Amino acid sequence: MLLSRIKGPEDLKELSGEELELLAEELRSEIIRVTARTGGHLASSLGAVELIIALHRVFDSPRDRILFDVGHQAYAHKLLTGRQEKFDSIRQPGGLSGFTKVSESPHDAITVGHASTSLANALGMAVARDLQGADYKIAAVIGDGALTGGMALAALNKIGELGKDMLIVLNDNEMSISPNVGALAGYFKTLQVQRWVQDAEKLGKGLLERISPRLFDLADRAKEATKMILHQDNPFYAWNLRYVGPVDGHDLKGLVYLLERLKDLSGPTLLHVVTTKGKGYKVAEEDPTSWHGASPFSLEAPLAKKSRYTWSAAFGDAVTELADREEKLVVVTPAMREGSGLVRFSQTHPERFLDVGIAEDVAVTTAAGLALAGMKPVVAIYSTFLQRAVDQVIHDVAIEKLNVVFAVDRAGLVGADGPTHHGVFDLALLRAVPGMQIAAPKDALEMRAMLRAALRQSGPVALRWPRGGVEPAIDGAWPECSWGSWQVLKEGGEVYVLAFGKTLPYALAAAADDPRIGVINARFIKPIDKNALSRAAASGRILTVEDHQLTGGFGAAVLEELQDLGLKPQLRRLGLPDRFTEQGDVAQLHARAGIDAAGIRKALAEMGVTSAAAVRRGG
Ligand SMILES: Cc1ncc(C[n+]2csc(CCOP(=O)(O)OP(=O)(O)O)c2C)c(N)n1
Repeated sequence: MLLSRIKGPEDLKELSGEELELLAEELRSEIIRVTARTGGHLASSLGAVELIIALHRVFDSPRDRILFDVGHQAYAHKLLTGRQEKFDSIRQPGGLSGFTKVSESPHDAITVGHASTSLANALGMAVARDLQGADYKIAAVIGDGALTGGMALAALNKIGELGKDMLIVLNDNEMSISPNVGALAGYFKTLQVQRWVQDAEKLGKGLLERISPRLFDLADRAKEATKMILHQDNPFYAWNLRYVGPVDGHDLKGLVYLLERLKDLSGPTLLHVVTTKGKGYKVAEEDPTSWHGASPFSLEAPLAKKSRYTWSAAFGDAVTELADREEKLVVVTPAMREGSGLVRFSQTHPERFLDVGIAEDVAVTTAAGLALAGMKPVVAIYSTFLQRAVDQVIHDVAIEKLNVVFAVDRAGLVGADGPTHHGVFDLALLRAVPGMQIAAPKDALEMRAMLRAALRQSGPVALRWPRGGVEPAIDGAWPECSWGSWQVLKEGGEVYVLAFGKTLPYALAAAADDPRIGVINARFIKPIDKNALSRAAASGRILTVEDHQLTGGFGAAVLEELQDLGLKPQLRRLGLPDRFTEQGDVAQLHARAGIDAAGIRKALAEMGVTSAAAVRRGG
């Protein structure tokens, strides 16, 4: 194998053109083999193979800095930079990250997972390099999806003004996770048409007309695009960037040739490469959306994927049914139609479905605008990505108490994506916002009840649920929700465990058959149910359990409330400690943090509730 001889990017320098092509094939096989076992960002990584080889052939990493936006497409980069032996461990506990990570390798220029950060990072590095009188090169690879993010666009604005030397490679595959959105995406298509036509013109006009009347038809539109470029009306010129492209991002020879010429140019240059997401793996090319973030799959039968009913699907079903009856309901997503369970909604209510691109800030403030104009917006957003829009929640939604519902998915630890993606800050961030109401359903039925009730509330409401599977709710059921109230699921004589969402089953398991231990579904995190809390406090002991940081989380809220109420039960708080949690199996991570059933039993024992002998027996 050629690949096994590549110990670092320097080994690429001597390879012939044919060997580089062979290497691309070997990289693809390795990426497919390992992703089948571990799951991961398969389609994006397959699409970037030639680009990554070419960059490492021409640039001199780690001296030159190669930045990957999101970092999810960089599997070939990992394989070419000394991580082949560990590649099987990608996304596994203790293994390689699924994204680039500074602490993992000197070749990883930035730590990422969230989109649209590469250009501002590149800008900072370029300013530092020039201040320090250094002369290394900087190349940032950003997808057309990531370029929909305001951070990326705002960074371009400053990059153009400062005119620092750097290369930006726009990796355009017309896809975000679903088809990319936005006016710029439409413009990129026009540029691509121009490229096809130029290629086709080489074949001769008559031939073009014969083989593809559609392409010929597009030629007129392309002429307009060509004119724009000649007249420097290309938006990148307006940003003061040199624009080159579009070029074929799978033409390895062509890429190497171009990069060699572009790397020494002064000022910022944007190279627009066109790639195919999933390139080289038929199923992924045909359905890049499903293969964007693949679950482990069988190499023999890749389409035989197991599917299970998820919290996201439960939300999608509930919100679609609600929208059938509630004409003002509008759903806003920042580029997460599939992940948030909204495919059905987007098909049944296309006019009330808004994908704003990877722009969480825009999603939240658009919802504010919708609410101000009399609609009922639901922002479907992952906990981790809501972090991007906290100011919009405060400034645009909460100050005027707008009726916006935040459907917060992937709350809690998420598993293999690791610290950039764990949804463990939303309670702390949202709890501080005046007027914000926060709830967490225990199952799909309660989610339906809460969602319907939330739409009737005035002021902002956040409903949070975890990643993963859930039992489907009974078809068509819409139970009432007693808004703001906790539920005593089990009475207890000596202690009450207050849990919600994902940790509730752990609490019930820990308390099973023990009359001393009570369990409360503390489903409203803000405001807290004071009556239920007072009743629980009367037992003398309270244990809170949350799949969230302890700092500022639910336990902290209970502590504050008890103090305000002048109640002093013995209190223990279980949750995530004040450090970042690494990637891993969620159940194992919960066990390690002591928030599973065994951890709850142990804490109860320490509080003097369960006998130490029972703990030793694992009872
Ligand atoms: C801030 C943020 N929002 C959402 C996501 C989820 N996400 C991961 S990759 C991706 C699509 C990226 O598209 P693009 O940049 O074009 O790269 P491609 O996967 O197409 O190669 C999205 C929406 C994210 N990582 N970060």
